[in-house]
Amino acid sequence: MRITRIEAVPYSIPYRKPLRFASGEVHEAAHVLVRVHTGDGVVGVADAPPRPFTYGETQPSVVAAVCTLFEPALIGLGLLEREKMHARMNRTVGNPAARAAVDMAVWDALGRHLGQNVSALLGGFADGMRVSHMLGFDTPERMVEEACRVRAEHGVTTFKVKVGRRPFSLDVAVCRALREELGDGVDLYVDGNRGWTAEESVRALRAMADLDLLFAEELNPADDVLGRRRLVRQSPVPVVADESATRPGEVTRELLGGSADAISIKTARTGFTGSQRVLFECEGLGVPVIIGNQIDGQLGTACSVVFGAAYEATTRHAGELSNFLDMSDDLLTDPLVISGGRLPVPAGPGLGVAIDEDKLAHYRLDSPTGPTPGARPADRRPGAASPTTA
Ligand code: MUC
Ligand code: MG
Repeated sequence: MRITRIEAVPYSIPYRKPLRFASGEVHEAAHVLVRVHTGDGVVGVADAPPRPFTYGETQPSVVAAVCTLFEPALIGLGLLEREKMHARMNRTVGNPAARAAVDMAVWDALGRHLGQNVSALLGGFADGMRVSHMLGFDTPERMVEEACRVRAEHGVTTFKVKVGRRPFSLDVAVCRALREELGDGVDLYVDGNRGWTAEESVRALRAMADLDLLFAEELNPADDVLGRRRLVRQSPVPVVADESATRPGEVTRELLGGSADAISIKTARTGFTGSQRVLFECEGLGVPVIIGNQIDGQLGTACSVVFGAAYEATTRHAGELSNFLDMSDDLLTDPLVISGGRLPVPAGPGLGVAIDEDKLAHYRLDSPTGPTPGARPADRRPGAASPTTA
């Protein structure tokens, strides 16, 4: 049960359709697969999706953090020594996706070693979650068409609408069109990725007051300290902190400072161990949580549902678990299936998923014949999509 090696494999899979939002756009899943090897041959996996414009991490920086900082610090530790692992990893500031992937790969290895599903080890509350689908920027017609298609094909009835464009009437028109077309049988909430000022946010929420929104996420920058508090006071719906509350300390600051009413938990940035801390803090304070999506592929989504299904508080709202639907391919041997608006926890030990090694060989960027980490698939596959900018 001791860690002998930690691998970081950069890979890239193009999107069929890019996801666009106020802080960037994603054309390819340029992620890093992290594998934790143990002395008895058990291997745990997890995914690290770098988001340069949100957290500063890039594909090469994730590979470097895993291989030069975390691997040497963790070699020799047993899988149950997770507090020691975190004490050592916490010496390094930042690098949330790299750190989270190491943590989740350790949990996967532990579950495999024990022959238990990680969702059961974490809490075992439910066997799956309701799914919320994220709608990226487009025209009202196309966003309505996508929502109708995802509802018809997968039974999804909760939609997170990306907002934060100028003028804000663009996004108000989208939300109004969605409500008119989809009726009262769906839940809608909005996410601005810090695109508006506090004043624009207040005006936009007023213009949407009749649309029965569930939440408003990260409409303006966290550094607008007093503006955020004004927004929370004036918002008719709970204000969710996402990229402004990425670790327990920031969650405390946002909540106690009156700058947020609810918290987005993303396993891609706080892993399972850090997500537990955020969740228990929110539970203790009576604050709602949403399982968010860091534009995850299927492996990352498996981690989200493994964690989200494990607790009562995380299953109260639909989790953002459908982003992988827009990818052209993925890495799992058994693809995740959203049906009837739900995603089940993959069954089996660990995360309950396995990597298709042929697909990984095809999409990895560090093969002897391929480009160096951080190179883009467009560099080696003519016609592939353009680079990630989120
Ligand atoms: C979200 O909830 O903001 C967009 C950027 C990112 O890091 O996550 C996504 C979704
Ligand atoms: Mg968000």
